[in-house]
Amino acid sequence: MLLQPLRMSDKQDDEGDTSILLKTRPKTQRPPLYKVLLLNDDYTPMEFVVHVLERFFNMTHAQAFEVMLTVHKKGVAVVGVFSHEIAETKVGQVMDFARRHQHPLQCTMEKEE
Ligand code: TYC
Repeated sequence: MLLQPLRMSDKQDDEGDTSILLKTRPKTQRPPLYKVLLLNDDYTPMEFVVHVLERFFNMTHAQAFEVMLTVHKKGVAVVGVFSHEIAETKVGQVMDFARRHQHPLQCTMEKEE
């Protein structure tokens, strides 16, 4: 098991804190996070992209419009950061919704470093 140092400064009573390592405790490993990316294309209507961002990424209309314009101008934007499972679900929802409406909109995920 990975151990991480417990410093005096982590304790409530830091009287006489010299920040010398005194004890160990199990290291808390954070799960990796994944960026969900939306890609630009020449055919998906702007209003459709705005709707996707409102519907699946809980953005306000104003936020969604701004992010859509960023993708339109720059080619790609991060639209959210999630656990692996949630990111995969979001990508699936967007890809499925786009396919059902016959738009070529692409959504992908990548590990956040
Ligand atoms: N470029 C598209 C158009 O001009 C709009 C668009 C924006 C498409 C963002 C995809 O992820 C996208 N209709």
